[in-house]
Amino acid sequence: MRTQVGIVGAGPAGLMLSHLLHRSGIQSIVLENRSRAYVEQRVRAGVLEQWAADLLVETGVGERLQHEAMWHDGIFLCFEGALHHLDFRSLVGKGIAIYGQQEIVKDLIARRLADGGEIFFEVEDVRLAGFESASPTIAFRHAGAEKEISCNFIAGCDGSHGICRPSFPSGMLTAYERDYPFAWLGILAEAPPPERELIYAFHARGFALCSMRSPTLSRLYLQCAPDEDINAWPDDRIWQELQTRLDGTRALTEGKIWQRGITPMRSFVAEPMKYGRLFLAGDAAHVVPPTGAKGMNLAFADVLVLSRAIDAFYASGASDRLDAYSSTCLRRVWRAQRFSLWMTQLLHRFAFDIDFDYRRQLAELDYVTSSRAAATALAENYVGLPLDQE
Ligand code: FAS
Ligand code: PHB
Repeated sequence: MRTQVGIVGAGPAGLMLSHLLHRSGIQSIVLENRSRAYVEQRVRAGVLEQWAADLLVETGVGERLQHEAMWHDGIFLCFEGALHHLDFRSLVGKGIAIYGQQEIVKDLIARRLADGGEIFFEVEDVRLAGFESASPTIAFRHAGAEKEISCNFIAGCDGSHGICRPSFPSGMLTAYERDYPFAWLGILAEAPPPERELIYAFHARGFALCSMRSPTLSRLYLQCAPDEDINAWPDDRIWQELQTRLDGTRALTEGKIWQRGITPMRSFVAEPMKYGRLFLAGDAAHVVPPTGAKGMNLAFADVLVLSRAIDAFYASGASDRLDAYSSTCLRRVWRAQRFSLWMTQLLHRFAFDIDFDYRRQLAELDYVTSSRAAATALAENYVGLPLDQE
């Protein structure tokens, strides 16, 4: 098979890239090793930066988002028995959209297929070759048959456990990473959220987050040990602990728990994000702790830069944007890494016996919720820093 861009991974990065390229008249084929049903039900991100929500609407895949998303003007910070609202709209003139990642994946898949796009699900044994040259290939097995795509570019959008990043020749990639002494226990529950906007809670027993997917569907997270056994958390223990960490500020309504899981916390950046004609985007190149709600938004930012660079190449043969792809994306990536780490340090207990840190974190929360300058800094990062002007 022949195409212009071979894309590995049908997550937000790969699907959005294929969609943006199509709008520029550029062909692509997407390879995904899970089934369509699996990727469309996988519960992940929930927060869209303003520009990312606008991009989905402007490029014609935002119809359902416009009707079903919840548009928020800010967040609540909860500590020492009180809720503090940060009004992003009045601080920086922007808000966020709450719309499940799997809904975006569903919308993008439906649109790609409606536009005649090619997506191969349940592929196996994907192998890259020739990306040092101008005609790379991707070999894979599908429905038991060996297949091969020849293309001009390969986009590695296969997430943090994919095969594209490890395909870089050894020594050609530097990894920067940081682990955390905790994880998140997350649930999706049929229960009304305790507040109209997200609550980020800092408590002596650890972090908690009350997010949502709709007025009747809550997405709730608890800081837990990195090796926590989910079976040690029966429903009532989860609800009790969430209620405790809300510290009497709001009463939680319990409901049926549809999904639960433990999310490891990691900060990771691979540099460079490009080698020859192989370009990494999204979690394939970088992972942020979800405290800053940046992961999916960074994936969209990467493929916006990549689609424009590939478009410029086909339009004029110029490769300056392709050559600048990695440095352009990494500036935003490292800013998001900084903010995500800062939010994580602000709101989690790294050790339960160092009371100095506990007092310092309370002082920082007090500062953020009483200083317009500090609140504005949080707000402008949370809603999404301006995209680099191309
Ligand atoms: P993805 O991992 O989403 O997609 C990669 C795709 O490649 C997958 O479908 C995978 O099956 C496929 N693949 C892997 N290996 C392959 C192979 N060898 N061949 C073919 N296909 C292959 N981010 C936010 O912005 N906001 C949030 O609120 C937020 N909350 C999160 C909550 C949780 C619990 C988690 C885990 C993450 C959260 N994130 C959040 C981050 C998350 O959304 C990721 O950043 C996002 O999925 C990245 O998208 P992709 O780069 O497309 O990678
Ligand atoms: C979510 O809704 O899943 C969510 C929201 C905010 C975060 C992380 C996850 O920081």
